[in-house]
Amino acid sequence: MRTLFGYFRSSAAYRVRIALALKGLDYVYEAINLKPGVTEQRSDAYLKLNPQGRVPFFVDGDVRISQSPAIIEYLEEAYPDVALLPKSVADRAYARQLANVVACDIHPLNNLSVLMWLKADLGADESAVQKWYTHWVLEGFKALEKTLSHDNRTGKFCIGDTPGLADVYLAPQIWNARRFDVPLKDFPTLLRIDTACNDLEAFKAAAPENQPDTPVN
Ligand SMILES: N[C@@H](CCC(=O)N[C@@H](CS)C(=O)NCC(=O)O)C(=O)O
Repeated sequence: MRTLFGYFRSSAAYRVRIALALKGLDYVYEAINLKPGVTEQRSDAYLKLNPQGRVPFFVDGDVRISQSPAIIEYLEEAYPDVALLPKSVADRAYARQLANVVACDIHPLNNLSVLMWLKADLGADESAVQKWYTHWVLEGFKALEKTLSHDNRTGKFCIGDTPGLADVYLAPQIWNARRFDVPLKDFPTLLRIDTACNDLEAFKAAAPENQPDTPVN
């Protein structure tokens, strides 16, 4: 049995939901409420499972994994029938390069605990936090836009006409950027790819607005 511990608007959990959906793998969804004031990620029961106190966390039989990139690479190796990575070694590296702009350079600076720490420990106000968030998204998106708009591997999706690893990372980051009102007009290639992704059932099923823990209003 497969279980994904996630939160509807965690973009790291969103990535894993997309990967699972693209591969057609079913799973039980266990919601961990990250909302400030609730913070189920810090409950004893959850910390026993994942000492880092973050989502996503994935269970597949005896296999237990945290960190969305590790989970997604596991899925790719354990369930290769629908591949997220391209065939050639060079293209696989390129897919990871695109994904890591989000996974390593945008998301770690902008996740919930970083934003909370800026406020609570460094005394940043809402507008400073907004400025911080926007800055790091724009930096990463500028690089992705430049790369994708010039690379001849770019197709309907980040690489060719089949959704893959880079799209799994890009679409949740765009969703998150919209949530924080980051201006996206300078990223036409990213927006075009995002639209193509969101037309697919797998991306729709994984979207934050369609999860069991999505608030009703
Ligand atoms: N690098 C980790 C990041 C996971 C992460 O930061 N998750 C956030 C939600 S997107 C979280 O659980 N935050 C809870 C907290 O910081 O207390 C991954 O990709 O899985």
